[in-house]
Amino acid sequence: MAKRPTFYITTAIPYANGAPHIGHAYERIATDAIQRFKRLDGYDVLFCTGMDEHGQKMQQTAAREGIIPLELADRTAAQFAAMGEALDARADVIVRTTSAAHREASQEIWRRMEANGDIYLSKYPGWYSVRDEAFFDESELTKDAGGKYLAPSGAPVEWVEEESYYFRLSAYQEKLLAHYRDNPDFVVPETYRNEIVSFVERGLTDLSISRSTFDWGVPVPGDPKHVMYVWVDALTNYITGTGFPWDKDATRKKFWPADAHVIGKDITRFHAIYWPAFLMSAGIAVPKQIVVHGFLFNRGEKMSKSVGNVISPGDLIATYGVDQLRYFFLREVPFGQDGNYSHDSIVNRINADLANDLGNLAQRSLSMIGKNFGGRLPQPGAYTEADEAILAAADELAGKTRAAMKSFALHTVLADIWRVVGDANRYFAAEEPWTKKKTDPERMGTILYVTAQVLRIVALLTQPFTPQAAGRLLDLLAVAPEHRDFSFARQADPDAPDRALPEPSPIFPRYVEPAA
Ligand code: ME8
Repeated sequence: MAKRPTFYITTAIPYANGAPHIGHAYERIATDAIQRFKRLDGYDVLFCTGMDEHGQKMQQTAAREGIIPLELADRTAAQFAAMGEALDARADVIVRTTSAAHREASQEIWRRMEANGDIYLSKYPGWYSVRDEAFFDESELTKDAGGKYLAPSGAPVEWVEEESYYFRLSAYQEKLLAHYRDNPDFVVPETYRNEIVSFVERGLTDLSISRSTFDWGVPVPGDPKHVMYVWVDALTNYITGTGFPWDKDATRKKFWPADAHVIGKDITRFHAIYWPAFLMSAGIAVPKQIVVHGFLFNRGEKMSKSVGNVISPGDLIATYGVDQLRYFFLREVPFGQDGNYSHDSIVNRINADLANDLGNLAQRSLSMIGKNFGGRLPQPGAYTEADEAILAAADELAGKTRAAMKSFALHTVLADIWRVVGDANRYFAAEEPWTKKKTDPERMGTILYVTAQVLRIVALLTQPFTPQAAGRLLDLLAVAPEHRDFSFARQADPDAPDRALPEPSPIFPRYVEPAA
């Protein structure tokens, strides 16, 4: 067998100072759908996530709660692990930045940047926002009503004056611009790329990369009075996930450079400027793509841990179901743009797309096979033009979805699949198989066979998005487990033509409002 191409994908690593919110769930769902898609499409996939457990914000939150930072980190890590399970979005690797392996990776990248002459000690005062864990130039700040300076995110900033190690970011301006030029898809969607390019074109100043007024971080090699700036340590998680420094264990080295870092729009600067500059300095390959998603708003309102208006993903799963939630976010929000959610919009998607369009078609056609063909898939007779048209539409889906997936247009993938589901419903209604029971049973069999084939292809291709329901539909169609990857998402059915199908049961129930 030919060697499978590798695909390494990561999420951002959430700050461990608060419980998971819907933005985290969204990022995990989207990344999971992409990694499942690639796996089913024949790639050797590594899916990595982690926890960002260092920094001043962690230390402050833990102090407020009267616990040590590691206790807070342990608690939050458990909550995020549970979220991953509940969302059916388990990662292969979870990098906690307080782990020994990660400390080693962070110190090694630091040493390499230092050996390259890019780190120096200096004293330079600046404005720091603990909430963003970032320094800002005075020109970027605004003032609140009381005349206090605020970061662009609205977070308060404080004047920090301490000795710090600096990274020679200014030396990377040209190299970064050349990289963006040579790799036009390095940051997608393009709007975020353009923002990054113009930011870098305006010039880069050196970056403070250590702190000495608190100690919750990775010690700087050779100068443990300092801990690394939390973003140096956090970004390094992406190579820790592959076993960097690779000298002891090179089994996952093949996954670097990463194919896709999936992140939210508020942290593009760290990923598209600092991270490639650190890697260039350390002599490590740069990731292939930074894939930026938008923000989710609960009816237009921004949620954040620091603001405290957070909705729990667990509640949404309990109310709507995990596949339903996954489908809603990926179908409703054009990937890369901001999106809104509300009870009504979620219910509408569940009932219209899942219960009506796909669920009903499956239930009706499979029940007819059960009742009229003794539960065996009927053998098709000669095809009509209508049969051929709907089969051709299903046959083309794998290619279409692959093309849309190239630009991570998850919503387009789902729209393409559901267009065929809509066509199949129209086909089924127009062909009226139920009227042919007595007059033309062979024709009835053909219509049901064709419908089952369309459902099979749809079920195969929806596995990345609604894994449980798609799996159940494939079970109902008696598709063998070894025939469920995308190479089988075409007209030729690899399973026995007259196979017995199990008793059908609904895959997507309607959402019914609970009685008041
Ligand atoms: O930024 N909608 O952690 P974080 C969609 N530790 N996505 C959202 C969101 C929302 N309302 N709110 C946040 C951090 N996100 C750093 C990352 S990576 C080396 C370090 C996204 O917990 C956010 O954009 O604040 C980010 O991608 C992820 O959730 C974690 O955010």
